[in-house]
Amino acid sequence: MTPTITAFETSPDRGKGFARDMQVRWALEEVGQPYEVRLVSFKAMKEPAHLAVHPFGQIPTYEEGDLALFESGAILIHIAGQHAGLLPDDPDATARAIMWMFAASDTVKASIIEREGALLVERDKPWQAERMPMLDERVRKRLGELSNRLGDAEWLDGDFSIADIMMVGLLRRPAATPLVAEFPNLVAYVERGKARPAFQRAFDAQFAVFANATPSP
Ligand code: GTB
Repeated sequence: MTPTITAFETSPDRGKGFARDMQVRWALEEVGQPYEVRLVSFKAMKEPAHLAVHPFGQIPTYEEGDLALFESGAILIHIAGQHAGLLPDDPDATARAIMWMFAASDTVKASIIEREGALLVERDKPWQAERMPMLDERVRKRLGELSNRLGDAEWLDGDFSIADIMMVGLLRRPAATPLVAEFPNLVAYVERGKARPAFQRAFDAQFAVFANATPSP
């Protein structure tokens, strides 16, 4: 059955692939699973039809027959369970890949989201300039720890997995990139992810939404 995912009808990033449908598209492209996309406006996201699938009124969602999922990480785990190539066969290695998914969506992400919030929401506040060095340092600390662990490895833990989809997606965020740039192995890691043909296909598909957009009134 062809799954249907949701994505922004008009993404604020103008097609740069920072919204989370990008991770879902990337995973589906990795395994060659065709999918349909239902585009939702910011208004429609908060209406009952979408809230029935996503209680927090966000994208992405994933629907396949009677199954309706939200949370990009959970969607990736579901896709990996259906197709070979996104999680290792060995149960211990799978547990480690899922551990890295939590690292990407929790431990590493927290400081990046805080920096992002300060950049976007506190732009006009008098305290922003004073706060930024502290927030930069928190991100730098986490990225330094990640960089130390990654070392010269190609991927986070053995073969490429959905953990890398989550981590590369996080490190691509504009609030992370100036600090990621301080760690050459993290820069190379992100570039390796972006060089995968499946990433390119996913990127092109979401960019086409922006390029062809005719927003709802
Ligand atoms: N934990 C959830 C997941 O992983 O699925 C997070 C989902 C989420 O944050 N969804 C965002 C959303 O729907 C889009 S991805 N926001 C609308 C709302 O809450 O009303 C976050 C995002 C949005 C936009 C950009 N951008 O334009 O640069 C980047 C990232």
